[in-house]
Amino acid sequence: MTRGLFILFEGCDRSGKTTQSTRLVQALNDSGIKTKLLKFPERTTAIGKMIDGYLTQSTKLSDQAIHLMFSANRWEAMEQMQADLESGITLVVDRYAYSGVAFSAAKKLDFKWCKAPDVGLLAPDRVFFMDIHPDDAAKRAGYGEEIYERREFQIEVRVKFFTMMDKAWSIVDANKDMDEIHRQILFLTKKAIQKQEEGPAPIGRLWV
Ligand code: 2DT
Repeated sequence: MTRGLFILFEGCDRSGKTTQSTRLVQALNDSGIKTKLLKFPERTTAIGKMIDGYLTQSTKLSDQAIHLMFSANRWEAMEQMQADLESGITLVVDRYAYSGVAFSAAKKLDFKWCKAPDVGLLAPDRVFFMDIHPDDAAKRAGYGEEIYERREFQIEVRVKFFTMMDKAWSIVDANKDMDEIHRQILFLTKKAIQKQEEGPAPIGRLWV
């Protein structure tokens, strides 16, 4: 049995990550590929609840403290994620360490410092970057409710994402029709799963 793949969605706020990751999980499960959906921050844990308080602006934390909390929120999920992947389950993840670095670096924290706590986390096999200009994102429903949903800040975040891309990334035009985006992502994901079956590769680690 081959391991599951780690598929990641990244992007700015309101770029359609949640819609597309949910649809991908559904489509993969429908075609017999056992798949789970995960989302970071995972707001249900003790650490996640603190993060939620920060994002909804009911608690204040320093930029450094919240950064480390986002990272800890990933580390607490690592054991289960590794077990799932090894047991053949594909994981579709909505945001991860790249969001961690992009958002904190956009606040002008040192880029290398931002990456350090996430070094050694499981690395995604494929990353879909849902690309939307912050001006278009701002027109979407619900925008502006959380702490980071401000135009200038989102523009900075988008730039930071671009500095972290490598060959595992695909840039998806998030302005396109939702069904078309879904078909494109499903096609690329199935291709990656097939490649893994033909020539299994071990799970990578971040930034080593
Ligand atoms: P959602 O709107 O997707 O729930 O994200 N964020 C996220 C960080 O600043 N650091 C991180 O490590 C992660 C995973 C992005 C909530 C907000 O939290 C930001 C938007």
